[in-house]
Amino acid sequence: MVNLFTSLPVPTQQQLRWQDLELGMFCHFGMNTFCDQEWGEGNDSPSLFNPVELDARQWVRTAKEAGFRYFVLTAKHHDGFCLWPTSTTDYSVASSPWRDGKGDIVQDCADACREEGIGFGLYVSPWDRHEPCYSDPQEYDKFYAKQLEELLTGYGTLVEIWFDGAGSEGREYDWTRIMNLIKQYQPDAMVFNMGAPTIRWVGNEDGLAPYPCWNTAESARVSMFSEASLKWLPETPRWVPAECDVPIRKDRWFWHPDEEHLLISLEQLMDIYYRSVGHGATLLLNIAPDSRGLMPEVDVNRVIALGNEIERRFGHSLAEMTGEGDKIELELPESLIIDDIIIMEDIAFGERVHDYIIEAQSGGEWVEIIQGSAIGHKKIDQFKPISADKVRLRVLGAIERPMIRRFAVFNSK
Ligand code: FUL
Repeated sequence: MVNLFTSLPVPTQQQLRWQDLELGMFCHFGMNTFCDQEWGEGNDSPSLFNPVELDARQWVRTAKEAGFRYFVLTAKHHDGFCLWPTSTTDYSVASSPWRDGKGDIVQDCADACREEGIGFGLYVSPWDRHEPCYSDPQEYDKFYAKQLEELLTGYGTLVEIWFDGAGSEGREYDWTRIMNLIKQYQPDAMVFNMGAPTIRWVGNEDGLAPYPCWNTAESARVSMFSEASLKWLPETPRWVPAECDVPIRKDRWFWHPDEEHLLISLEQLMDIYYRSVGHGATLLLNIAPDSRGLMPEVDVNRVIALGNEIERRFGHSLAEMTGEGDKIELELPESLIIDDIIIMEDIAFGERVHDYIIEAQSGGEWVEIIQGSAIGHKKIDQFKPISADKVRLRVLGAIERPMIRRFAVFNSK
């Protein structure tokens, strides 16, 4: 969408809402969970799939308790095994012993997300290593469109559809048809990275956005396995914010036995938070349920600790304001020690600021504490604690009048 007054790219209402979600939980679960592998070849027997204690409410409650606002499930990973009883193939939960073949994990998650009041999204791998017609692009396009149609129509409102480029390097799918299905059935859903995406991959699986991470883009990388960038459809909006995906166990998207030592520390998770959400992007953190069908307690505790730490640091500001223009001055209630600042632009008006500094008044003197370029949806700056009675944002370069939605100071200690 283009703002008629400034011709600056601006987000759609749907993108605006999505950018406010900030924290999403990714959930990789499937045949791989039972085979101690990350990339099944599509020939593991459905008889292996039996998560006898599966409880999607435990998954989604974990997300909710940790302060996450959406949840994305792998409905189908590269091995082609479907977590819903699809009519397109018998390689699905319907052929497994789990709940005598009558279960539907997509449904369970959709229900749990609705109950907990968080957004629900689906990852549906275009690359399919099981489906025999994959080698016939036209036939597979029909097959994949049918799978998407089932998912887009059967499970209520979706917040996001995640198209993974892995394995599809160099392959063309019928993106016009796929985008039309999304427009028809889930017009509010974000589209991740392929077709005519409304959100893009940040380009790594470490959960880290570069700085600056502008919201505009013309392309993004296809996958971890190629430096090549994707061909997007011409109607792709120029405003395409980044999403940072990362697993909570180092480099492991699926659960494997005896890998608790790979769990990343709270300190590392906070670093990821500062460098994803704090760089204006969204964080999609993966927690993998185990072969019982439950998220392991250690992972649950770690992600809840992350949520608590975010709340402890940023739940209550010492002072905050909104403002417009090149200089925004915030008076603290008294002289206080500060060490973190959040700035948010009102991105409904576009990303206007490209050069700024922050100064603190300490003992009558203004001292520069931060220099930055992009602000966008959110910028979190952490710095050496300083005693201040006033803090000001000075915008040194902007395309249009700066519109600041929030300028807030914190003491995180
Ligand atoms: C990658 C995949 O190959 C991984 O298995 C995982 O799904 C990750 C989110 O994306 O491209």
